[in-house]
Amino acid sequence: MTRIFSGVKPTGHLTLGNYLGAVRQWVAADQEPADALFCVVDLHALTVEHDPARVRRLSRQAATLLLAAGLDPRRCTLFVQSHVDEHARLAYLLECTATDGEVRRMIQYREKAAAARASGDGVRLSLLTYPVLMAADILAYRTDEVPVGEDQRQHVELTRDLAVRFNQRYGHTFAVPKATLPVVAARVMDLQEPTSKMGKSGDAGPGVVFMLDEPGVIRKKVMRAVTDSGDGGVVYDRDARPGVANLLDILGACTGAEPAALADGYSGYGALKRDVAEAVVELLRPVRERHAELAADPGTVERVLREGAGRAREVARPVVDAAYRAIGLLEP
Ligand code: AQP
Repeated sequence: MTRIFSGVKPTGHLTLGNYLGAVRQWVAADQEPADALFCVVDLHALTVEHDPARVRRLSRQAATLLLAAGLDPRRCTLFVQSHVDEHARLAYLLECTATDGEVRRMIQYREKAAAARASGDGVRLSLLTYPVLMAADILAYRTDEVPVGEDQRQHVELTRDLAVRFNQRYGHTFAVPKATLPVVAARVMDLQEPTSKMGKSGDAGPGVVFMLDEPGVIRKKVMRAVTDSGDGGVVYDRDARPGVANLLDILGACTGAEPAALADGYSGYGALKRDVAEAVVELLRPVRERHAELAADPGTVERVLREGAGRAREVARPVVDAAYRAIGLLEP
């Protein structure tokens, strides 16, 4: 059976980008006969300046939202990364497998390190090693597929390299995973800066739609989205018209239609924005409503996470123990 693993960082409120790029794929995978594990990767939230109380709050909220979005704990395993020690245990072995050069090449490291330096914060060592911990998250479960958005493709490539290298040097231990990306909206862009990814960790700008935004807020953000100058009408061109292409991608992801074909149906930006706003409102409405129900019953979410961590440990423990033996460490 295909083993699937993916995770989300509690660094901010989950966005429309997280939903279309990742969470929706997870819910779809959960309907298939696969063995799927999904994780709130809280250790990764400590790689940048953070407030402990906020990380705790956002971790609970992320888990609640994943259930609200449709993950069924009877079919998949949902847990919090720090509840399963095997991730950190394996990360060290993979730090002994990775090279300094290959982790310094990671685009996210370069961008986030530059942002930390610019704001006067030090760059945490964990920001550099975070992709190695992410590799451990994935490899500890002998994962076959990792459903992620485009921005995580490079980290999954690194994970593959580490798995292959470890297997070649120390004997076959890990499955070599592959990233699976959604066909449309693998990279949802910021509505105000359509050449930047819609991200959850920066300032909560008007270009970011959050999964829990009220309908009125979503409408306002979409109607104020930056479109492109030029009088060529509504055309799908990611390079020349990134703002319009982003709106068409979002509409395509919401409706199942092909973004470039959707462009033919519009002569002006106003009608396109109205349709995008309504499509996003309707897409997120049931998730927001279900979230409100689940948030009123925190005991249920805690139970799901406790049971999930127990099951995750059972899967990861023998894999990580095998890696410890393979690399040359004595059995206790
Ligand atoms: N804009 C996006 N479009 C498509 N997919 C996206 N993902 C994130 N943003 C988009 C996918 O969502 C999953 C979970 O993301 P994450 O928590 O690992 O990271 P993040 O949302 O990118 O958050 P950061 O790094 O804390 O902050 P920002 O967003 O500010 O850079 C992943 O599968 C990701 O691909």
